[in-house]
Amino acid sequence: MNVSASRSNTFSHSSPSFELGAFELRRIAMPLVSPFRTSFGSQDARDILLVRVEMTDDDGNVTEGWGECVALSEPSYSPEYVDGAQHVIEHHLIPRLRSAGRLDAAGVAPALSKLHGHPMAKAALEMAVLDAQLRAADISFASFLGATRTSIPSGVSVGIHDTVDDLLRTVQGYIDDGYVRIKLKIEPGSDIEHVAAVRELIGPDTPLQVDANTAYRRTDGQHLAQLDPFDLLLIEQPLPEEDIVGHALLAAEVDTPICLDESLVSASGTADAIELGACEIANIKPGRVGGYLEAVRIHDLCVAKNIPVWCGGMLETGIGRAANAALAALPGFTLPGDISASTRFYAQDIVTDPITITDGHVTVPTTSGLGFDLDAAFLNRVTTSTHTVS
Ligand code: NPQ
Ligand code: MG
Repeated sequence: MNVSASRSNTFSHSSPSFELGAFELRRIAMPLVSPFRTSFGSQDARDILLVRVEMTDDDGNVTEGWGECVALSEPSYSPEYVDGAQHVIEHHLIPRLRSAGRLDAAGVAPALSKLHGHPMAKAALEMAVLDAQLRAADISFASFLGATRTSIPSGVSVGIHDTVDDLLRTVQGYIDDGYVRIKLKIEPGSDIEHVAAVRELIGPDTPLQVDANTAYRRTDGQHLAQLDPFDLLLIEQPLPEEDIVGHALLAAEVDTPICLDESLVSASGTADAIELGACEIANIKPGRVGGYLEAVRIHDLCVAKNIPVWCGGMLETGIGRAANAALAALPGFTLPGDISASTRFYAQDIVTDPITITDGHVTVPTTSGLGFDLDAAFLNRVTTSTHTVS
């Protein structure tokens, strides 16, 4: 499959460049409809950093663009956290971007490459620049990235529940909503029995997978092999993010395919993990890998290596959710992603057209840029601070 043939732009040779204006760093507080528990803790709200940029093109036209930073409030999923992301954006990343002069989205990562780490912070800036650039050119994000579908199957991520009865009630609700794939968060003590009960509830034909968020150890191979009879699509990130060899050992010991999430932070690291046999399936999250452009590179690499990919989620608002839907419409995304309806997590979204599911699918936005409009009144109501960096 020639996956880049349909792309309207190769990322490295885009011609128009822009002058960066002011950046607005806006923090919003979004309560979750129910607490979301994973092996690293339980959350009942999301503290999200949004980035707004104004850019001026060669003809003097000014366009705004928005980015969403997926860092959590604590460094519990990855080393980044939202206060740290805001700090590094203001004091290190934006100054580098400014000294790079005129640029577009393809120029963002190169301008920041001397600064180590902070992929979620970098991704938010690249996303804002990309949104402005595409709005200026009236190109949709989906067509820019090379999407080949107009809708994508929608999966749902289900938090850890204290009791199997509660879990079954929650899962049945999502089945009723139409989700085509269920992902259960697991940890030692809430795994085999929970998966067995859910498989029994949903029957053999509904795709099911699990996510451990690093909760197991290399010695848990025989324990995790007890999941094999339940015909799971994959086991996501069973071991600590640094333990690539451990995942390869586990892949040899367990029949269910091993999928990496936290471990994958770049295209080159993904190539290494695949080479070692540690990554039989890849969860691609644009924020975790430094942006949508690197996410597409990982997609292309996985297609070349015959590794199925799917798009993960970080409890994004409609901004990030719309962008993820566009990415997940690329041809290599052969498994349903964690791109659920906005209402899975939020009673109200900051976009005017929240993400919804119809017959288990999310429609890929086709309007210009990332393809959303903001509900300014609601956005202002949930805003906890704004800071302009000029
Ligand atoms: C994952 N996301 O795939 C992540 C983890 C994650 C949808 O399962 C607040 C609390 C925000 C927990 C963002 C999904 C979170 C969170 C992401 C967990 O590993
Ligand atoms: Mg995960």
